[in-house]
Amino acid sequence: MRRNRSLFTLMLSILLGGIFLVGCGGNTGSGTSTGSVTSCGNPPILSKSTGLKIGFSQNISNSPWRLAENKSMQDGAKAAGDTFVMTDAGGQDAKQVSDIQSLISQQVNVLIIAPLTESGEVSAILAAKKACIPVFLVDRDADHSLAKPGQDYVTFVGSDFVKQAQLVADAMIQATNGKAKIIELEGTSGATPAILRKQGFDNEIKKYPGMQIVASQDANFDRDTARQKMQTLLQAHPDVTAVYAANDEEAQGAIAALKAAGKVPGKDVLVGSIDGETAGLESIIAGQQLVSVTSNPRLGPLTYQAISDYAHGKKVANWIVMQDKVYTKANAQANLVNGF
Ligand code: GYE
Repeated sequence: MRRNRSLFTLMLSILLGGIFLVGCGGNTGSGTSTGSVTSCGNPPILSKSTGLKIGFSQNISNSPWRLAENKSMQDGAKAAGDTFVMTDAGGQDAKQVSDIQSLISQQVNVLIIAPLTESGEVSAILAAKKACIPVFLVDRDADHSLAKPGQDYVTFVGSDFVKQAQLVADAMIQATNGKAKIIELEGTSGATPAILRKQGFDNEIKKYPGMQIVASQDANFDRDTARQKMQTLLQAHPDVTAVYAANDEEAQGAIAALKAAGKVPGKDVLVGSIDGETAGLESIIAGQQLVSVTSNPRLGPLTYQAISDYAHGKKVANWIVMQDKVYTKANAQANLVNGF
């Protein structure tokens, strides 16, 4: 009996030790792992570096920004000699989760995911990890309390959204001498750029008592939604002097609504936004938009470099930062070639 008990203890400790070793394998991050522990690495390793089958899950393809991103991802796969499979979730979290599940069943070697929201795709990101597929998040991140870079997924490749919005706020503060009544059009609720841009803009504006945000609404990063919301908001706030839109598509919608209400954008009301779209650059050149801070959608080169580094066992940072620029009347014409 005693011998049996010690044998049992021994077997238990071997088993627990084994689990512990698997849990520590490849774990370079800090804190506890939020996903399941896999035997293929934490995050899963990529044992192949060439001839990869890449799966790209896009959240929606409804704007020049998204089309430029899709092209960049596809071009990157082509340049690397990889196979490329893409899905488009049409702006629905549930569809994106099933898209990712389908890419997992197609046994892609790598998953590139542009998640719609910070929490909506987390279950699928963790399912990919469980299936031993390394995930690279691009353009939008996941909520780090639910999934962690360097553990549950390899990295986030994207812009500094807080900084982008701070730069728009700074241009607006300067152009209005610190005095404005602002309508804020936010991006898709729950999406990283919507959350962080609002944070960046609002915190900067708060430093100037003459700068007042009179209304904030979600316009879903969408031109026509922004036009309609702006039309209604203008009735409640006819004395508005500035609009901050979370992307250039929303700014285009706001400009259309301002014109329809008999206001002159760029004179009666200053408009500032983010992306660096061709339409935004043209509005700046025409004097209807004050500023557009870029959010470069051409994330392919950084992403495929990260995939290659990871496949070769090099350390990949938890956040690969895309550097952005500020477009104003001073440089919009010269940068028209960089539009999309
Ligand atoms: O600014 C916007 C798009 O996630 C960074 O999403 C991206 C943003 C981009 O719809 O135009």
